[in-house]
Amino acid sequence: MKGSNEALVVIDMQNDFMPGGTLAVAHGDEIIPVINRLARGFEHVVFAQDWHPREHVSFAANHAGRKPFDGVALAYGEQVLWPVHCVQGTTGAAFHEGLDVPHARLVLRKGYRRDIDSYSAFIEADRHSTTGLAGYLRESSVTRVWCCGVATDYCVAWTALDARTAGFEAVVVDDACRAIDLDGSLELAWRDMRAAGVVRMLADEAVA
Ligand code: VGL
Ligand code: ZN
Repeated sequence: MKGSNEALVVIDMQNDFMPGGTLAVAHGDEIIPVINRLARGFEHVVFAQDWHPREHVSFAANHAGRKPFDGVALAYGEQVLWPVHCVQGTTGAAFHEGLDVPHARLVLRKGYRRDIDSYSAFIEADRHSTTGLAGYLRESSVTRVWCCGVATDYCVAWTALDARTAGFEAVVVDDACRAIDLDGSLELAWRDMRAAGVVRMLADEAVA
């Protein structure tokens, strides 16, 4: 059992990212049993939840003439435009009903500011606004952050990278993740994560 210095962060396991959802990650539902089993090996589990207002800046529908997966330059930098997803209070934003992690301690919402996206569960896309997660984990004596969920190349990668920047050890449990993989984004994400000292592990290695 992973004790008080370890936290498992389960990222964005919400209906809109699952098959049939508006921003479906291929095979995203296959990792549900893997995550359920993994989470039983952790005393401390946190859920991240993508949680956007309907007018959110990351939605292509809110930019005249733009389509989903186009890039656009925003005040804080380049932003991929997404289909409308994870709108606050909708069924699409709810966690998949197959998740079975009753002992999870915190649900950390992100992406709720209209003008800023947030892939990372630590710091939003302006690279400035924080969610409070680093402080919460430090106060909880956590030193190592284990990441799983979707999407490997966006929210999981940014969360793992920011965990390293905030001074935590970081592990990505790769078979408990699925990727969007847009224009080589998965390979790029792993290059960045390796360079930052993020460890790649499989669920069987993580919890025996
Ligand atoms: C995500 C794109 C937009 C993710 C969230 O969970 O990886 N990707 N919002
Ligand atoms: Zn989002």
